Amino acid sequence: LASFSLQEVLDAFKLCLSENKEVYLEHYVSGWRGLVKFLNSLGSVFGFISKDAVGKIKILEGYLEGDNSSQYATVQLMVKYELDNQLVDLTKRGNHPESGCRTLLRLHRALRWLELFLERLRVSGQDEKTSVMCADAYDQSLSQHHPWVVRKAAGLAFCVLPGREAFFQVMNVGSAEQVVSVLGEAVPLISEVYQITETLYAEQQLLQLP
Ligand code: 1PW
Repeated sequence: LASFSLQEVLDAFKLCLSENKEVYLEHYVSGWRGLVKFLNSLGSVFGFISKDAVGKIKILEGYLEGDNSSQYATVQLMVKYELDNQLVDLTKRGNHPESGCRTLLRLHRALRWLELFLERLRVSGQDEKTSVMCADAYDQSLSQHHPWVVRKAAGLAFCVLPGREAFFQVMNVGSAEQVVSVLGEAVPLISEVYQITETLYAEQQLLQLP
């Protein structure tokens, strides 16, 4: 099993934004690959969570390696290309169930969860429970896009999250102080990438893609 370091995720999200604040798909996907490593190192119960993310990462990797890869260099280009060429199911599922736009939207919603969770972790006290922080972050974000059965399964998975100290160790960046410091760098980066994508999707009315 590949080992994880939070630093790797941070580095990928650092590379995500171009000078004029476009989001490079390659680095976005590589940030997600790092997060999946992290989920897998938390134990097998997170398999069901990471499995869906892995599937979506694979779809996007397919576009990055495909014939039209230059159209997928950034999220902005991808959105324009897929919309201009009617490659997105806009109101109901149809011929394009795996469009880049709808696939990225799922990861984008999950990224908000991650942002909220990491921020909670960053400011948490020693005795706070990761399961509660994770569930709160989920309830405030991703859960509203999930059916009951997924919410239930996610809730069960959170219960077996390692405690704060063990969790910090899994992040593999050093002492608790170092974790907090890396989180202090990572959260604003993730937040900016999230906000730019959110604004773009809102402008194009893509936030409810089926
Ligand atoms: C401990 C920190 C965790 C942060 C990583 C978050 C990973 C998020 C994956 C949640 C997946 C739950 C199960 C899958 C549900 C899918 O139905 C759903 N996918 C997502 C990513 O929300 C919607 O995708 P779909 O069914 O419309 O293709």
